[in-house]
Formats: sequence, C-alpha cells, structure tokens
Amino acid sequence: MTATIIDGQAVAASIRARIKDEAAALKARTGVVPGLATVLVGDNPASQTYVRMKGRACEEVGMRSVGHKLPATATQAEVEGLVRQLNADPGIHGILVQLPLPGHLNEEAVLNAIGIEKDVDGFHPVNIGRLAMKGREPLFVPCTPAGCIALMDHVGVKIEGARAVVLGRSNIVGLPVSLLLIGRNATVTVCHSRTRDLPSVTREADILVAAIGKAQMVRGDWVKPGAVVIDVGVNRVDDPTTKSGYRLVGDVAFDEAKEVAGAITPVPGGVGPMTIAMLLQNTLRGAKHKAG
Ligand code: NAP
Ligand code: L37
Repeated sequence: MTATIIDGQAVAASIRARIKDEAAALKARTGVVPGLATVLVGDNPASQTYVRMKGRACEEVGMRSVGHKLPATATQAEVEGLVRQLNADPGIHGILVQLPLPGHLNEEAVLNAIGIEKDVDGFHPVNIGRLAMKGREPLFVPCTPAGCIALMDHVGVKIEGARAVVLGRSNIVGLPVSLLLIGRNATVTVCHSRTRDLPSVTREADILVAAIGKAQMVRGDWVKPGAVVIDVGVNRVDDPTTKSGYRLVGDVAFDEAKEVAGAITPVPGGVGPMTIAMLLQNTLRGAKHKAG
C-alpha cells in the first residue's frame, strides 16, 4: 500500500485565499487592516527565514506586517519594552516573538508581557491554560498544532476515538498538539527523550505526530499499517548537491513510512506552510475581535 500524500502547500494556499477575501471584507466594512508585528532577537538563520516568510505571507493576503529586529545582545528590558509598545499600538493585532530567544533572556517573562488579545502564537500562559482545561476556549491556538489538526480535518481523518501518539512534549508543538488531540477525544500518549522502546509505542498509533527535531528517526517499521503520520520536524541535513549545501527532511523516514502509512505529510510542503496559514488566520481573528 502507498499512502495518500497530504499536500500541506495546497491546503495552506486555499486557507490563505479565504483569509485574503475575509481581510478585504473586513477592511471594506470597518477600515481595519489586520497588522502583525514580528519580533526577532539575534541571528538564528532558521528563525530569520521563518520570520521573513511570515511577513511576506501577511502582505500577500493584504495584511500589514511590521518586522522588529533586535541584536542578540538585547536586554530583557529592551525586549519587554518593545512588546509593551506593540501591545499599545492600535494598528497591531498580533505579536509574534520568534523562539528560541538568546539564552540570557527570560522567555517566560517575554511571553507573559504579550497582551493576550494579541497573542497570535497562543503561548501566553492564559491561552495555554484555557487550551488545557475542559470547557474553556483560548483566544488563540498555537499555529503549528492548529495546522496539524487542520490538515487531518481537511483529509477527513477521524480523530475521535483514535489512538494518537505524539513524539515530543515541547511548549511550541508537542504539548499543545497533545492537548488539542485530547480535546478532540483521541486517546493520547505523549513520548519524549526518556520514553523506553519508542517503536513499540508508535506501532500502536492510528495517528502519529512526530515533533522531535531528529532527522528521519521514525522508520517505516515504527508505523502501524494504515496510520496517519503528521511529520512536524524540519531538519537541515548536509547535501552538497544543492545550492544551499543542505536540504530539509522531517523526523520521519518518508520513503519508508509512505509504504506503510495510510496518509502522510511530506517535508517540506506539509505542516510548515500550515503553520504560516494558521498565523494569518490568528492575526485576522485578532483584528476581527478588535473591530467587534
Ligand atoms: P524541541 O523544543 O527541541 O523539543 C523536542 C522534543 O522531542 C522534546 O520533548 C524532546 O524530549 C523530544 N525528543 C528529542 N529527542 C528525542 C528522542 N531521541 N526520542 C524521543 N523524544 C525525543 O523541538 P520543537 O520546537 O518541538 O520542534 C520539533 C521539530 O519540529 C523540529 O524539527 C522543529 O524544527 C520542527 N518545527 C516545525 C514547525 C513547523 O511549522 N513545521 C514548527 C515548529 C517546530 P525532552 O522533552 O525529554 O527533551
Ligand atoms: N509560531 N513558530 C511560531 N513561533 C515560534 O517561536 N519557533 C517558532 C515557530 N516555528 C516556526 O515558525 N517554524 C516553522 C517551520 C517551518 C516553516 C514555517 C515555520 C515552513 O514553512 N517550512 C517550509 C520550508 C521552509 C524552507 O524552505 O526553509 C516547509 O515546507 O516545511
């Protein structure tokens, strides 16, 4: 059997087209143009790429984007000061602080400083707390986890009642995607670096979400036949045949897993584009919220 390849690029493009229409309608009705502020501290090359892609994606759907860059030596007070200034800016409806921050900065305090009504990454403790609790609604859901669920919904995966295994428990991906799956009535197992005998756990999964940041670690024989595999990993591996000297691979050995899975997301072109589409969706939501 060969898996259905879930085309995240195409799904994301259709979401962006809908957002573009909605943003135009909002502008026509209220005069409000949704605005995203990105904050990049330091010069992590992957972060620079993602922040640039996010800004460009905003402009392509008729939103405003303002990129703020601070040097790696920026102080805690400078970063928090910028966040507070953006909180007070009426033209900004979403604030994204790209992670990771340089080691000397207190990430928790920076994320706490973001006004929750502009927390388009969904990392503010109040938003995460609401995501975790039954019967509460966060204002914003973190983008990458929301993208994983949206991809599954798009291809008609039945999440309710499924056995889901999430590899990784990070604040950005593993933990919030686990919470979303629980909220959708999956039975969820969360694995991490201390999990014993990972393959025996993953082989039970109807839905397998890989977010560990280890190139092609999940092999074909880790996958249950017919399972849905969502590969969140974006890893650079050396490849002298490319212009950049590297290529991107996921956390899953795609060529092996696609022979076993029922459906699988590729890297690139899977979850990555959905992360950006969900960020646009959250920014539009922030602007609509404010416009009333
Ligand atoms: P992270 O903060 O480094 O977290 C990695 C998680 O994986 C941790 O929970 C860690 O366990 C676990 N882990 C690491 N090695 C493991 C192993 N050998 N076996 C089992 N578990 C292991 O990474 P992240 O920010 O979640 O990102 C994960 C991947 O997703 C990266 O490749 C990143 O580039 C990618 N990503 C993609 C998008 C997208 O839009 N597509 C967005 C964000 C991230 P411990 O908790 O025990 O340390
Ligand atoms: N929201 N996302 C948010 N906040 C953060 O603090 N670190 C971080 C974060 N992560 C993030 O933005 N990751 C990410 C990863 C991949 C893509 C976008 C965002 C993406 O679009 N990847 C493309 C390939 C990009 C490339 O060519 O380099 C893909 O197809 O997977």
